[in-house]
Amino acid sequence: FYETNHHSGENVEVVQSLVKSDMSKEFILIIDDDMVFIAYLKSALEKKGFSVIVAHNGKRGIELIYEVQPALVFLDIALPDIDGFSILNSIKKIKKDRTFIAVMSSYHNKENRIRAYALGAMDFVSKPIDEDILFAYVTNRLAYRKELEYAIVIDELTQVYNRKHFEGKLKILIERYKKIGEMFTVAIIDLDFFKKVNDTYGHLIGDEVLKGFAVLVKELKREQDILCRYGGEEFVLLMPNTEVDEAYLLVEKIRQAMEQKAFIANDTMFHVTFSSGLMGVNEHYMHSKKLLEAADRALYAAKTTGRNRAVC
Ligand code: GH3
Ligand code: MG
Ligand code: MG
Ligand code: MG
Repeated sequence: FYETNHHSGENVEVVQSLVKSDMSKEFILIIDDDMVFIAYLKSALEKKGFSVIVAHNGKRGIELIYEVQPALVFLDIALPDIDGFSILNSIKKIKKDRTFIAVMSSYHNKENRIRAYALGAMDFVSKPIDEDILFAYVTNRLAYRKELEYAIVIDELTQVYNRKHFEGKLKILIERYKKIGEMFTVAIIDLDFFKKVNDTYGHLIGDEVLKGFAVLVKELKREQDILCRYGGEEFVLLMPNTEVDEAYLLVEKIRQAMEQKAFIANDTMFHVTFSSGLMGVNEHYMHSKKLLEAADRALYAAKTTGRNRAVC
């Protein structure tokens, strides 16, 4: 576990490396100045295997919300510096994260409850809280958050990552390239004559083809590759740590498998192919837009030179 000290800004790196070392870990942040209550809450949560971090004042609390992006925050109202309501207010203004904030206070009067909810608190928990109720509560909220996180990044039809997730991942990969020179390749994959599939067999069958394509790629791609639905019948495959040549071989393998794959509508068997444009990151192409435009140009070349092919 990690306990913050009172000076803001300190131990930031410790927290960040802690978070990075275990990205799957979900943190619960306690922002409170009551040492006895903190000790109780912290040990109750840690006993159940949750990871807890603590801020003893509001300023540090806000910092940790941004640095650690905790899954759940227990926020006290009466704090030595900024009160809990002001914290809610400032979080609300810059709300881009999906942190669940529960106000936890012994001042559980009607006015405070209304104010907390109005400022975006997810719950108002009155102090003191029973350990078993706390456990049930945290389990419930973390499960709900997981569902939400999933829904936000996954495309419902194909169950691959969506465009929003792709854009975030691409940015991270570009940053890594700039920082440590780690190579990656992006492939835009567009199904060929897909309009015709819909026109011939209907939209539901078209949907089945999209799903079937996603399953096929998931089977053939490597663990680290990230498949996203970019929109419609267009997908992108992000291949971290991969030079263009190697990426090409993988896309080619997928292309051949797709070409072979039989789809069935009523009693008719049919095949669907795709075209792909690949681009590897390099010093002249290290912005999302430029990189995608280059991949798109390669895709266009694949389309105009006969489809069912990959072009670098
Ligand atoms: P090209 O080989 O040049 O890519 O031709 P195309 O027909 O695949 O391309 P076009 O952009 O003309 O048509 C794409 C079609 O994809 C049109 C659209 O109705 C269909 N489409 C987009 N999203 C979905 C979807 O979620 N389900 C189904 N069934 N069809 C979709
Ligand atoms: Mg207090
Ligand atoms: Mg198409
Ligand atoms: Mg298209």
